[in-house]
Amino acid sequence: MLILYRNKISNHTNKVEYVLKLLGLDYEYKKMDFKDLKSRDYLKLHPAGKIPVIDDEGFILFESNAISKYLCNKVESELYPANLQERAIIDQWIDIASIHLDNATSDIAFYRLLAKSMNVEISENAINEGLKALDRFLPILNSQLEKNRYLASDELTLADINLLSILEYAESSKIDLSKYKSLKKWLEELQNMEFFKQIHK
Ligand SMILES: N[C@@H](CCC(=O)N[C@@H](CS)C(=O)NCC(=O)O)C(=O)O
Repeated sequence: MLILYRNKISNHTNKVEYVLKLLGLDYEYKKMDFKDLKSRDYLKLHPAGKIPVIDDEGFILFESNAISKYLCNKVESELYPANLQERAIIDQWIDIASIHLDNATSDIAFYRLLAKSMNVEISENAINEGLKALDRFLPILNSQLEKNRYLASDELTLADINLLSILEYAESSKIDLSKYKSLKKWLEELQNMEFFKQIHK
């Protein structure tokens, strides 16, 4: 049985769980406390001591996008189709969001929601840099969603699941999405889907 190393507050772990649910794959999970991520045993699974990791019958894999693609390829899912150009477009939207937005939303969520309780000094600079990245890249995603129902095409793909997880803490960390009307509509649609509700019940 596939094992997912996870913690429910991790949006990157949730991304993998969304994919597992959408694919209908069975899995078990091991709950990881953040303090245990740097233990000698866990570092053998993930050299940087992060979640998620999967153990698929002895095949160990980390990085949520690599895991998501592996799972889709394993069952030949249309969430990540084999067609060269369709796949390239999905990768394009995964990369722009993961490279330019993931750290931004993670930093804003960390400093606005968690840092205080962890006695970490709040970095207004990191928050402002994050907000600047959002101002630059969210309009691009919003205008793509004005044209298409979903990010890469008119079908739901891994590009959508990736962005959904990147925006997971947007509302609670007071990121204002109100000016991105198409993005907000798309977000609400995904949050109403069964796979999302199953993970957040
Ligand atoms: N790029 C990685 C990010 C993973 C990540 O940063 N996970 C966070 C939880 S959401 C974590 O493990 N943080 C603990 C740490 O960095 O020490 C992925 O997509 O899997």
